[in-house]
Amino acid sequence: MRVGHVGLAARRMSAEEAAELILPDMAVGMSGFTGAGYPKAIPGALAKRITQAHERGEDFSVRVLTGASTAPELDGVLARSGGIGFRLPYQSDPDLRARINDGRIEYMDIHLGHVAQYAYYGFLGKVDMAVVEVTGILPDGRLIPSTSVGNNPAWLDLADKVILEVNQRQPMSLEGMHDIYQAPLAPPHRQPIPLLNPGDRIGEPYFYCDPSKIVAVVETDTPDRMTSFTPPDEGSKMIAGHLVEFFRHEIRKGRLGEHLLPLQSGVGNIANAVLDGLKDAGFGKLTAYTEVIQDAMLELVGEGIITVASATAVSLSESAVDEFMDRIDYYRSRVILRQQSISNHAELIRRLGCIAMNGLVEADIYGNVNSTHVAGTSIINGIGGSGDFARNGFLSCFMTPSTAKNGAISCIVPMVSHVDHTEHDVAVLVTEQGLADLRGLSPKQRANVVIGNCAHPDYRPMLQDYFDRAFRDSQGKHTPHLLNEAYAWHQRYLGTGTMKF
Ligand code: 0RQ
Repeated sequence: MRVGHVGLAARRMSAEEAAELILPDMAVGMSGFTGAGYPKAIPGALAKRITQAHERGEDFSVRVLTGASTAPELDGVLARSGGIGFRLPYQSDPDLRARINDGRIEYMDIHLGHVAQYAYYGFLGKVDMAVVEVTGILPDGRLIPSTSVGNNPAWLDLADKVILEVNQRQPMSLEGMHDIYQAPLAPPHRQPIPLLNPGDRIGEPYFYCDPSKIVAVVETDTPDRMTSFTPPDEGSKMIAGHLVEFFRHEIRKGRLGEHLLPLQSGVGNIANAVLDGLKDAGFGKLTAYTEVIQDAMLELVGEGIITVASATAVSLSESAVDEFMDRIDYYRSRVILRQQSISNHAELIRRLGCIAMNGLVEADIYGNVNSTHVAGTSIINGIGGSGDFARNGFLSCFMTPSTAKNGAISCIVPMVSHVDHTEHDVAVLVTEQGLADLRGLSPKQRANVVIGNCAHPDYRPMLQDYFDRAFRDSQGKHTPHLLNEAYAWHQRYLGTGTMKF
């Protein structure tokens, strides 16, 4: 019996009935983080309602606030219906991305660790409705979270009304894996967060929500999106190799211990491949304090190489889901899922000294990083949690293949076309060509190692030529640039059509 609370059992209804409770212009806080734990039925029913309203000539759109990216059943279906007026804080859906980039949807790309406090401070306006997937409802009304926690505690707390989706497909054995900490007070009353190790539990494994706010309970039985990863190719194996070698070097220098420091790993194929590379690197007793557990991290936990992993979501491929479910008791004692305001909290990332490893779109010769935009104007996904970790981690590493689109584009450029992480937040840049350790270097020294170690040989002479002429001709010699030429770099590719997104 997934809905144990008698009063809430009486509020069970169909997704279509529940969607009737969502009205035009409402701000709806939804669950979901990197394709895990998002509502499966209500967004689709809402999209139908929105389409019918549009057919009658009525305006109908909502503000959609989530934890991070979701899935076609949420972002895809709602974007196609034309029903998303505003969206935050992260997405990776092709239909949603297309509508953001053609100007039809307003999108606020925001640090994942900031969302809940922005909402509590009132910066995001009122939250009218929460739509949250849970695994079950206990007789006393406590809610067992699902495969992601994200911003759910904030949405449940702040929303006027709440709709719960109880997903039978999520195993009841998830109970006990979560650690939900009471929201930190707002300044000036904020206290230190009592978390000293990645494995510390500082809260309760349940959400609390005033049952009188819960207006509907919808039962579903649909699995999470289940991302598939491309197997690590030669390039990503080389990136992993350079990073592993760098970690060994740091151990020899006494700057890292043999168990490193808590690892954070970003989303995507490269991040997954790098963790895969840690499997055979001979490290042990590692820990992770990160936001999302992808396949390779689960494998590291499964093999005991990572002893404890703290995150806000488990986002796995189909085969990894089977492994996770088969050995869920093993994983429950080693995986902790927290709300993203804690998994991505600056204070905790700084205290624990995380090693941040994130992907990028392009980096410039001075170490500024663009994680989000193609050719400066079209967004791919969003900054996600990369900024939370890059600014506050012990080490901030960014990695990328040196070229994209089969070599047509250099991922090392004179000047990034959009800045997500400034030169001040980037310690290490890695491509398959090599690693640039930027710590303690001036801009010109950084340019030297970025061009020499990270750029693809096909582009190295062009970048070196740019730097040499910039040093000769630019007025300021601290960060030399030929601004017209730096901007023009991206124009070459726009002409070829390879830079579209
Ligand atoms: O597109 O598949 O159409 O060719 O970008 O690139 O190389 O497959 O790399 O999957 O690791 O993603 C930055 C997007 C990298 C990701 C990004 C094109 C490339 C390809 C993907 P195609 P790859 P990955 C915490 C951390 C921001 C959020 C973050 C990301 C596609 O890492 O979203 O870090 N990061 N969160 O061809 C044009 C270039 C390009 C380019 C790559 N220079 N120009 N296209 N591409 N470089 C987790 C969370 O926050 C939830």
